[in-house]
Amino acid sequence: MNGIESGLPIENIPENFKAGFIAIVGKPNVGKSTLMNALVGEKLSIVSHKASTTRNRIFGILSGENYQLVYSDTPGLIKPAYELQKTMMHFVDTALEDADIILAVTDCLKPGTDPELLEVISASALPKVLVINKIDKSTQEEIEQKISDWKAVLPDAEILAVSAKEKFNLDGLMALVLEKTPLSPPYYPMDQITEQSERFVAAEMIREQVFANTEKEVPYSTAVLVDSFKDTDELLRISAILYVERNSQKAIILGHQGSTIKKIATRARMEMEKFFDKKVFLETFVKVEEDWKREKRKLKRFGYSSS
Ligand SMILES: Nc1nc2c(ncn2[C@@H]2O[C@H](COP(=O)(O)OP(=O)(O)O)[C@@H](O)[C@H]2O)c(=O)[nH]1
Ligand SMILES: [Mg+2]
Repeated sequence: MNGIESGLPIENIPENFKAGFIAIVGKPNVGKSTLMNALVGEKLSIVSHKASTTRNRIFGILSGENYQLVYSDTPGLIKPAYELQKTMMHFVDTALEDADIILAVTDCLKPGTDPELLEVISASALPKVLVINKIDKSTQEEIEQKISDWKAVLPDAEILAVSAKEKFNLDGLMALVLEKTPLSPPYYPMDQITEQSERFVAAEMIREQVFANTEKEVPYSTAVLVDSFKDTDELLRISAILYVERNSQKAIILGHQGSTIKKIATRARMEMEKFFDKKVFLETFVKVEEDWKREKRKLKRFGYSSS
């Protein structure tokens, strides 16, 4: 790719311009999505206290005068139990294949190192930064212990303790990433912040509210498809279908007299209005699509195909 394709006239790209892909990987719930949003300064990836919320590879692009950092947020590392989870792990692999730098994220809530994470990153020769997140929740001793545990198993990695939520030490992290980013012209137009379509972003905002407002297997059985996205002068008209796997789940998402879906839609609409900076009219429908997360063909329809 050259500067013209990236939207910058080639003569305007400084010689010292740096650009690179940074894969954010780690176990579920360590704060990968929160970290990417904080690094990019935009809420691009949805966050939940429940594990395994992120299902795709989500791009977050941060451009400055002489750099462009393209972060990939990825699903948490798990042993896949069904087809959707296999695709999720495939997204992790492709993010790692494209990467210039690995940001391996862990937290300090439990002692020791994460064997799953270690296995994935030690196979790679790329520069690595091991990020110990959620230090707002731990003592100095716990943090020091964590650092020395990881030093012992990953002697080549830079190790940094941060809090994505409290935005603590993110400048330090950014400086470290930038130091390791190769010289390259930008890959994307300088004003682009993600690769996801507006439809995808809107669907994810609904899915985030499903995670926030329903329990147990329901959020894991829900896929959201935005089937219409119309930008008029005054407002965005968005229509979305929430697919669940069972009739019983449909009843849960709807809630008593439609109260749950109403809450989901209202909060999602508010998030959309913030993100798109425009008034949003949101229409939602709930449908049953049996066993969608176990069938390749259905996964493809819902945007979970990795090939
Ligand atoms: N206390 C604390 N909580 C955090 C921090 N970063 C993320 N979290 C919380 O951890 C949970 C999982 O975050 P998320 O970004 O979805 O994790 P992911 O599954 O790794 O993408 C959410 O409830 C976040 O609010 C942090 O630095 N400190
Ligand atoms: Mg996530």
